[in-house]
Amino acid sequence: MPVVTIESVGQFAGQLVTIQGWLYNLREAGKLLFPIFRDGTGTIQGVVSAKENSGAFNALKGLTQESSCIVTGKVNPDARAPGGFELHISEIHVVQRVAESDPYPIQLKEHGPDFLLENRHLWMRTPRQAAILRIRAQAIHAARNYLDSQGYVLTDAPMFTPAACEGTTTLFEVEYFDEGKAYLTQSGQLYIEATAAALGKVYCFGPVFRAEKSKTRRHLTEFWMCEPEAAYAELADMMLLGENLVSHIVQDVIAHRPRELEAVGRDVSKLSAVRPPFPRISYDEAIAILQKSGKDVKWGDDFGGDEETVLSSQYDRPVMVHHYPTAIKAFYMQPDAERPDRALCFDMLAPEGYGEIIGGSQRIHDYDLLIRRIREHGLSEKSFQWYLDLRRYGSVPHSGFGLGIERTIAWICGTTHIREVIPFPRMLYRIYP
Ligand code: NSS
Repeated sequence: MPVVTIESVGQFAGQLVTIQGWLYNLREAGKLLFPIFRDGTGTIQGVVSAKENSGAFNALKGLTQESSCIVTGKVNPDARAPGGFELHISEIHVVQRVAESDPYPIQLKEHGPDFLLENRHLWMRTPRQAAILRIRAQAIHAARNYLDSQGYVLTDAPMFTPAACEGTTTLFEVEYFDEGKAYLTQSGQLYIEATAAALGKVYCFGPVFRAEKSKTRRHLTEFWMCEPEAAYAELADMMLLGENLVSHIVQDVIAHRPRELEAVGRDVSKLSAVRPPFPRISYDEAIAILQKSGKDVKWGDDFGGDEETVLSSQYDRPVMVHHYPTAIKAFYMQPDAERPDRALCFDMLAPEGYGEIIGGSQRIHDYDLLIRRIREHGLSEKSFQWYLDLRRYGSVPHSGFGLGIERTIAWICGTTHIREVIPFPRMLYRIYP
């Protein structure tokens, strides 16, 4: 008997197949049992009758939710069945029976978010959660593929670092042997500036860490970032790359994960509009839009979630806001030559209130200006010697950005909180499981 996945049973209509999975639900109707099995690729309803197959009937009767089992049966097309097929069961082998006295904790009813997060290791079995994780995998695959196809070389950055990249307030400290304090990286950027000078176009893709004290639906303390960086690239080049990368990811997920998008209840028509070009507005224009909409903001203020939502709700695709004030941005950003109070930087804001998914900029390539900035920001010059070397030996204008993976996937899936789109979320008040 071929062992098949539930996702592929359609190719075996009329044939006997074996499925390796778990019992998701069981409906008993007298002498008929209607189990639903899941195997991680989908769910399928089965049917077994006491009269036709008493062995399988007795094995299945009273079987507890999430008991693991191997089931053999004939794949019958059935228009009424979800998925279009029903499994006419001939044989069932129970691999592990969940004890009646200790039932599976997650029942097929609504549970509170705290309970589900406490049971994340089990919660991920529910079809919606499994669909989100498949969409995540597809989006990551698409991001890598796109950058590879554009000649970007994967050069991963270290997780232990001696210095901050994105401000000193969100650093996680660790004791590093005799070297003293080290920090978990907030971004691989500084390191891929070095690999960009070595290889031209590069990216890193990995987890980053921020001791964010914020308890919002957009913040994790450990999240994944995809960071391209290119030598001789300017701000406009990175805005172009950003819109092409994000469009590619969204369209690739639509093309390859339609069933999963349906399982999470996503309105795909909204995502279909996500194609280049994306609107671009300057920070100055953004301030004017916000003031017109009644927000109490003035030039020089940073934007919070509320402001981002007002700005992004004007468009059906992500919007790129560029030239923020230098004073509210990171130490490494190149000031605009004509107006040094503005930085050559951009943020990409996702539609539907999902907030900032990309932060990027052109980097300071002048040695004197960079060392001045490092001092102004009170950063350790010693830890940045290697970074300054990049401005001593063949410095060139260069630019890059960071795409927040979880925020991007939360938007693609339409989840209210980003904690649902990473297998094991790490947040201010959660490190278990
Ligand atoms: O701080 S960023 O805006 N930019 C950087 O870290 C640059 N060093 C990247 C670069 O130029 N190579 O973060 C980038 C993105 C941001 O737009 C969000 O989408 C995401 O990272 N981000 C987060 N996601 C989840 N949780 C938290 N706490 C978080 N912080 C940023």
